[in-house]
Amino acid sequence: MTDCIFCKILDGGIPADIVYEDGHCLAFRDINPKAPVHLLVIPRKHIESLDGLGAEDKELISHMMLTIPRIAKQQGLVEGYRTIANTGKGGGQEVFHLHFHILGGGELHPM
Ligand code: IU
Repeated sequence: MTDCIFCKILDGGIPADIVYEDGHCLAFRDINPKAPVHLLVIPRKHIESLDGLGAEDKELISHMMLTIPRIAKQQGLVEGYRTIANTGKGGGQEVFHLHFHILGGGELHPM
């Protein structure tokens, strides 16, 4: 039994507001949104963070990068959006299952 909360969302053990899914990844609304639209895109495969990616994940990560813009457009983020992947404790990562934040739907401050 996994302790990973995002694996539990993938298994259906914990409910989430899912907006997109396919064979490789799932996107759902962040429970504590930091923007009018705040989604998380996660791989079905449990990988802790960007640091956990291996050469065997090339296809998966490339699929996720190509899918993020499609999800953003589906969610109406036609003016643009921000994509963030926090990596490790020093990077502000709190959930150790790789995820990309998609934030948009309002004015975001330049970084
Ligand atoms: P971080 O990149 O690991 O810091 O972000 C984790 C995000 O997961 C954070 O924005 C939380 O609000 C979000 N989240 C969630 O959507 N549902 C949950 O059950 C849990 C965290 I725990």
